Amino acid sequence: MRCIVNPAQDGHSGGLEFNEGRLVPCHESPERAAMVRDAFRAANLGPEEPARDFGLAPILAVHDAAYVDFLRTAWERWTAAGRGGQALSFVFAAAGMRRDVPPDDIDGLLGFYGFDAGSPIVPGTWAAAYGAAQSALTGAALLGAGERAAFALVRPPGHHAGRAVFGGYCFLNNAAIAAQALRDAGHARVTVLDVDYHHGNGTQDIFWTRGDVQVISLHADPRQEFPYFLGHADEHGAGDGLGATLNLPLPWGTGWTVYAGALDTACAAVEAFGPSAVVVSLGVDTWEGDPISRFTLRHEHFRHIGARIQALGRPTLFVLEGGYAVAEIGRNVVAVLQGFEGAGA
Ligand code: SP5
Ligand code: ZN
Repeated sequence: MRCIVNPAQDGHSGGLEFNEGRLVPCHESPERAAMVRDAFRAANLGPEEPARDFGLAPILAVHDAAYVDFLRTAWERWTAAGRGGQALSFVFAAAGMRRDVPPDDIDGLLGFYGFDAGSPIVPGTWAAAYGAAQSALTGAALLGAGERAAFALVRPPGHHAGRAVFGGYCFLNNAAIAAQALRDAGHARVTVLDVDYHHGNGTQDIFWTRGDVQVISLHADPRQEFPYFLGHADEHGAGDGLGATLNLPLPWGTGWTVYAGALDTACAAVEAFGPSAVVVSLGVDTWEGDPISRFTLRHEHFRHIGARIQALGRPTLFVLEGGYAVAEIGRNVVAVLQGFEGAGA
């Protein structure tokens, strides 16, 4: 399968996130993508392909226009206020406060559109997020051209980014943008299957009332884990989307046996929905050694995940999400892709 790459993504770098009481270098770094690219090359999985540029329209098909405008101009507005370093919020619009009047001030805007203090905006953030979305769109176009599968090697990741909200290292929801593009290319039903350790709150937000895009997420229980405020088992969607959202929260310490059962449940739901394309939000932060996560999947289990997804028998776009054990991310991601391709031992 082809691996879609975009060098603009490396420009989102050097930021600090608020973690356990102090600012530390972001876990989500350019080195992650380099490790995945190297492992993809070493495994001879297929050619690399540069991202094409589909413009802003497919981004605006899932994100709010004022939000996109904020992201595009946030760094300029930050520097216009005399700041350097990185833009990170110190205030958030929590329960009981107004959500209907966006502030004019950049500090207020960061808290209006952001939901955590872990997703700094730096000079290259917009170009990187835009580039990642274009990579995902290129992957969707490859499926349209008849490819059975494609891999969008993107960062920053996307599944925590909602219609008008950033956080969890995510700014534009690459998987959701690709899923919408597949819908617009004629796929009547599309599933987003999210196997990242964290709940894909942004993807759920974007498609919550949609019956044509199914959103399934296997993740650490939000009672215990980030993003904390969405991803419970009783969230099923609303309106036309009622029944098209499926959350499978799992406790800290979850290993392969329990995970495989949940993946079977997820795959049965995919079959019942009957999509003509699947977008996989592919995080490997479920790995036992991940520095910010608490599942216990082993390397060999990633191959099983890929094989199970392959058995769905649908055109499949893999979009990279999380995975923060930098030395291991490449081999774990590639194991999923190899399991899908049925390659190797
Ligand atoms: C795409 C993705 O995987 N985003 C994840 C964002 C998680 N950000 C919160 C990280 C919190 C780290 N705290 C770790 C405490 C465990 N010692
Ligand atoms: Zn994650």
